[in-house]
Amino acid sequence: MEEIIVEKEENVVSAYELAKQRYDEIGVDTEKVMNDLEKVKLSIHCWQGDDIHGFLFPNQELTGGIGVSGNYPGLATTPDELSSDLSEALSLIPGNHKVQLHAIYAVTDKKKDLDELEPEDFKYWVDWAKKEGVGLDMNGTFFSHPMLKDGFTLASPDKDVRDFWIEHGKRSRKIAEYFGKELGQQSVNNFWVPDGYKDNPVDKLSPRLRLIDSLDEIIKEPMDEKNTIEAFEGKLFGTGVESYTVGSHEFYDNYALTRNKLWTIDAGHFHPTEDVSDKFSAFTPFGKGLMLHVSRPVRWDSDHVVIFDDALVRITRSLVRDNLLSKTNIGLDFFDATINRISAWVVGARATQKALLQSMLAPIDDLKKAEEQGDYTTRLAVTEELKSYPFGAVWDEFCRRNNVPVGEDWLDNIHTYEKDVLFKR
Ligand code: RNT
Ligand code: ZN
Repeated sequence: MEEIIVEKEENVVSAYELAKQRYDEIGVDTEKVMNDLEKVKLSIHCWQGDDIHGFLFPNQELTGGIGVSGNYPGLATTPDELSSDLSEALSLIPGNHKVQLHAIYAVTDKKKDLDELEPEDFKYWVDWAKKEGVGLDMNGTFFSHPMLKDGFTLASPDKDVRDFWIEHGKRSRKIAEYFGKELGQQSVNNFWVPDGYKDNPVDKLSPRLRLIDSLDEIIKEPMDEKNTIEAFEGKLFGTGVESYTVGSHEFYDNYALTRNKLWTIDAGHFHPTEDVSDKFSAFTPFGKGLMLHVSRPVRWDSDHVVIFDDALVRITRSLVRDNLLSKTNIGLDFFDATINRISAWVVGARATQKALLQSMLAPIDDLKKAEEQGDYTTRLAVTEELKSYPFGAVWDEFCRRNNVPVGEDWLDNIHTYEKDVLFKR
């Protein structure tokens, strides 16, 4: 057994040496690329681990137009289970990352509603994050709650409803600020509200004006961006709100721009023929930056596990080629309960890193030059050839150097963890 492992490691190293030479021939420095990749943090969403139940109201039905299907065994139902599953996933993903929480993941003995949460209700997660060496991002939870009335929260015509959610939004900011202070890195606080109408509205303006007022109230108190910044996530439609979404893309694009905040682009929230990667360079010359929810829509906003597909590579290529990594927070957002939930995290995160790596392994300046000179033949020919360059060998070496399993070896860890932990729950 030991011999096989040593031989495999030698194979990984020698395949890498050959790949390094191939890339060197076209002026691509694989060592530099691996260094660059190591610096890219993903923001891994905690809710893949428990099908978005959370700990505050675990028996509450999931509302707001999102849904999880499947009932694979081993669901995490306690903070210790979820954090241990996350730690297991992180041990199989190369590099150092962040984790996105939602307000419903507060850990408190007291009965607390969403408008009563305080930073100390997240101390559990801060302690865990310190131990794990990860950052924390935040999301207020504007769904799965009885105060989501007739499909509305912050844009509700009912002032009591709006006030409840405004208070929740303010509290989510305090929590994100606490994450930033405690962990010494900015915590992105993402806002997504499901507000909208199933059928054609008469008045499309008033709900949007109410949403602006509510959001302005939430962000009124200045906070140091070193600790936290807000991001706003729009959507084309949701189940139950097919005709009209208050927080549409144009709405949040303009809101983020005028308030100097981040705009969140979820890959599943657009018309299927739209290419989200086209939007990054249209926003960033004006706006502060982006948050992404990398997801895989299958025919609709289905939130399938992210895989290494064309849509993902188009996203990472745009970020890399247009030099947008420093302005972009790459979050994941998918939920699948038909497979091992930890493996879902690992597959999605590793696919995103692989796509980043393949995008980085390219003679980008030369290609830009060819394009500028009108040499579209070279552009097409080289970008096509690049697709079969040995980036997989560089990926394996990247994993080896980061002390995570190479190739599908990580599945062994998952199977052991299933046997020892998940299937005993
Ligand atoms: C819903 C949004 C939102 C949620 C999470 C759970 O369509 O994508 O980001 O998926 O907040
Ligand atoms: Zn999302």
